[in-house]
Amino acid sequence: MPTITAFENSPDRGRGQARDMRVRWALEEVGQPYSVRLLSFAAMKVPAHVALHPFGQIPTYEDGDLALFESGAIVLHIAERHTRLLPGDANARSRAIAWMFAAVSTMEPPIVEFTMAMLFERDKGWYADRLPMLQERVRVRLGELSRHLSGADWLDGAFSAGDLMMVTVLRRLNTSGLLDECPEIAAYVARGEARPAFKRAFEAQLAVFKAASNS
Ligand code: GTB
Repeated sequence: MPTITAFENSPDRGRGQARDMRVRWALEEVGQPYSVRLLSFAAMKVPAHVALHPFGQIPTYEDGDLALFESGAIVLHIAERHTRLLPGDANARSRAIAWMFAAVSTMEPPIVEFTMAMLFERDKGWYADRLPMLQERVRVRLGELSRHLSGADWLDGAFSAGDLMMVTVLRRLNTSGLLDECPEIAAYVARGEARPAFKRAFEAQLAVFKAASNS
């Protein structure tokens, strides 16, 4: 059974925003049981964990003699070893993988920059000047994604690891107000969140947060 790592006490307070969520979701989609090793911020920086994750972060994935870091690489590994997250057709499979990369390299950077500014820069003198630019960069990408979807349920045919990655990236905007401006993207995220595997993964990470809060 693979073991993944996750926050012992997630700063997202159980909202499923940390990147173990996408790994949990992928494992639930393919029906692969897994165990979780919970880590404090300090425990992520000790040599034993840095040997698994060079940047001292979560998530990691260990299965037998394989150890992986980077949520995208972990989800791809899971998707490649099971049948449900990548299409059988070679071209469609490559396109699904392209969407995984689009999620982490085209969508995620402006979304993270915008949400980090909202969290950590509110008291800075430059915040009011910078925010509209950061919002606009995200809006442009949401508009482009919405145009691509144009009525489809998923990015390229059936639900794939590309959608799984994209939905987890977009969820970071849940409380920003930007998804409300883009009903098609909001509906796409809601479709992802409505999947039974997503719900199981969400409940599992929420249980960790609740246990930490009660201890
Ligand atoms: N590119 C890597 C991946 O995709 O796996 C990024 C991994 C990463 O950023 N991990 C974060 C981490 O370990 C947790 S997810 N941080 C601890 C550290 O660097 O010391 C990022 C995250 C954290 C908190 C929230 N939140 O509170 O909403 C959201 C996302």
